[in-house]
Amino acid sequence: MKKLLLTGFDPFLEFPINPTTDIVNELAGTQLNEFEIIGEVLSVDFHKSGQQLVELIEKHNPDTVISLGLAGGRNCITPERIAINCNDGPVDNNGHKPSGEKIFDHGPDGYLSTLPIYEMIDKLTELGIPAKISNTAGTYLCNNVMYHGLHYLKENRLDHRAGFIHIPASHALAVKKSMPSWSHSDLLQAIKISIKCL
Ligand code: PCA
Repeated sequence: MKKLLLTGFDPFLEFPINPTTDIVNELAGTQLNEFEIIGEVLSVDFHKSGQQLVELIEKHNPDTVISLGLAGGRNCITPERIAINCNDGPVDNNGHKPSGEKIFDHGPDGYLSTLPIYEMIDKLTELGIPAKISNTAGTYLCNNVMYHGLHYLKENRLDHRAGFIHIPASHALAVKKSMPSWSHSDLLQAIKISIKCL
């Protein structure tokens, strides 16, 4: 059976709940299509999160890596197209606030997702689930983790597919902090459908 490493993140900044945590915990240990799902939740820390992802890839040797992050304020599922070589604020969960530094001094400016992002959008929208490709994962931890994963795979000449999907807030989060939101079951369904496109 193939392995899928699925990661989420801890809560951060003004978001007391991160809906990616529940999705990852619910899917961890389950099987979907030909994939056994390994679920892990990453810190929101510029000094740690990227290395956590790399260590998980080394430990599990997954065929595919999908990282999930909350994009508070977005109203649909957004597979990311590209990660850029830049760390910028706001402050992380350990008080660190970068100002435009490179993630890797000699790394390329960007890495494109190797997930089937067009197939994901087509399938999700065909099933009536709002989704579109995002052309920016920002410069915070989601971008950082996506860049770390793709950089590691490239440097080690590994052809595993990897990339990132940002999701909107859950209702549980939106009742604490008003913003566009989806039910947990719709978010979960969207991620299962995205995985089925692999
Ligand atoms: N979203 C943040 C980091 C953690 C998360 O879930 C981001 O978009 O960078």
